Amino acid sequence: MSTDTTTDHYDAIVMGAGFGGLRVSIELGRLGLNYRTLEAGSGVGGVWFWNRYPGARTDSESWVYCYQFDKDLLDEYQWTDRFPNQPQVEAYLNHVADRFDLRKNIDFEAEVSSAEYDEDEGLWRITTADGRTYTCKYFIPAGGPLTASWRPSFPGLDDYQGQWLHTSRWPKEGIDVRGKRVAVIGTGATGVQVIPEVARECEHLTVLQRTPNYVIPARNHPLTADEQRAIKMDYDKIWARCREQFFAMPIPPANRMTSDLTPQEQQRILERGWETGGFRFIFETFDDTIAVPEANKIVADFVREKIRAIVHVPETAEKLAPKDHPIAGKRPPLGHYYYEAYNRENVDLVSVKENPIERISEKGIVLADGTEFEVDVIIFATGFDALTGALTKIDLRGRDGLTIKDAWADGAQTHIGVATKGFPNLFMLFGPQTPFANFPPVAEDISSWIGQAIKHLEESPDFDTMEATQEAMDAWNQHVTDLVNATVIAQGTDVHSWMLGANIPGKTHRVLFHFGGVASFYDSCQKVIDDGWSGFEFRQVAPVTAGAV
Ligand code: N01
Repeated sequence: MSTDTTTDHYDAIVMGAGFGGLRVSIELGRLGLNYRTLEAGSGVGGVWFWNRYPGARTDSESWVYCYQFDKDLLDEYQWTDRFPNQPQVEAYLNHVADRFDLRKNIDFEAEVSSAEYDEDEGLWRITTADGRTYTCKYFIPAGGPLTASWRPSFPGLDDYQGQWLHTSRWPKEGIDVRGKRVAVIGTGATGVQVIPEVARECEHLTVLQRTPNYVIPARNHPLTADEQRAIKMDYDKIWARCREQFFAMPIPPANRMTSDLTPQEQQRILERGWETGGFRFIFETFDDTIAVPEANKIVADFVREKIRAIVHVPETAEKLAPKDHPIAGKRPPLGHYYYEAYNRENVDLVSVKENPIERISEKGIVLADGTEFEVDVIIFATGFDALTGALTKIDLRGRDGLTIKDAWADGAQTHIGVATKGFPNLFMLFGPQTPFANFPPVAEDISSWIGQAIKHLEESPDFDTMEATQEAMDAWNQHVTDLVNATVIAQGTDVHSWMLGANIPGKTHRVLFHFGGVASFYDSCQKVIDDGWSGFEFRQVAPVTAGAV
């Protein structure tokens, strides 16, 4: 517990020093604001600090999983892999923190436990878990979309005699699974990455799968010097393409629909896409996969056949082949020899869909029919309380003591994903209903938007707070709902998609992402500014000056 009883006042406080937090901190510095960044970890990185499990790697290509705001940074930084692993991304963010001298404004091991708006003073009062207190005029939670780990509360875990851990809180020193019997619960993007790595090391691995995914081969490879040079020379075009592509990836449209092609042509294109790997398999093949069910089925059938071809035991292949949702109905993971892992002698796949996990025993995992798997280590790859969890896990109170949990009891509502009614001068980076996309480029645009909003407030003598209106939030909610309904993604509701909040029992389902493409999102954000900050209410409260209070 800190013994410091003074409260430091800042113009702005940023919560989180990951991709979003560092970028918005740079924006605040550019505005000349007195700001502080509070980071729960002992280093920068956000999800890339915590998610140290073996196999952790980006699913975006390295050359666009980075910042674009500084040309020199782009020129000097050398990515070595197509898909960088966790240490490489963490190293990049450390490089950024040093290069832009951001550490001087970061308090590490400062986990925000509460944030309360003081309406009389017009400021936010922030407290950390170890008792440090701060006040600020602008509060910018930048916890990221996938920060709050989620684990099903199986009874009996306290009595379990083995070791258990969640992938998103992997110890820095790692764990030794050699000679051990291990169970992995969960086969989302994380499970898919950790399973082949653990399989190689442990004595025996049991994978407990509830919903199989369409896992696309990543085809990671080291970048050659020629590739690195070409990327740097092409950067302007690459970023321009990211602004146009639906998910902020530098992938041009396929310019063809499945319906224009013969089955032979479709298969040839899919084979090529499969060899290219990554999300290019989805976006470089056809333009109708995500929107047209018939097109989706062609691609899904192709993946199911690939699974049957790779996995030697037909019964295992059938368990792995998804049949209850369309491809992209849930976020498809990229695999690094994922299906091949099931050909190992030491790996067993257990379906827990019809026969769910009931409890944890002293020795392992017990299913509803009484089957027990005795294991030495249980790895929970069970995901996150996405988007809202980073905020609802803290005691966040806006005007009139309104808690964020109450405000969002019927589902999270925002205006352009950045602001929510009842919480003045709170700007979320990455809040609910922002685009589902390659994160870093979108974080840059939102940071810039937040910077413009704060500048607007700072320059006005007539008001000093802004707050989203209910009408604007209703309209945005309708907009994001209409967008998702035009895709195959809505069908993911009954398969526990975290993109809809459906992975957490009891969480109100509401569309958590804007699925209209980043270009349309950027246009909406710009329109708010062009229309005189439409959808926001401005007020004047007591003036506040920087310095200790
Ligand atoms: O989490 P998930 P994740 N019994 O929610 C299962 C990003 N990410 O951490 O599908 C049994 O997708 C659950 O089963 P089901 C990426 O955006 C990025 O894997 O709900 N199983 C599912 O299999 C990704 O989409 C990278 O039926 C239970 C798993 O746990 C997002 O993070 C790498 C269960 C959870 O999967 C989340 O991925 C990794 C139960 N009671 C992650 N409860 C990059 O490459 C849950 N499950 C950048």
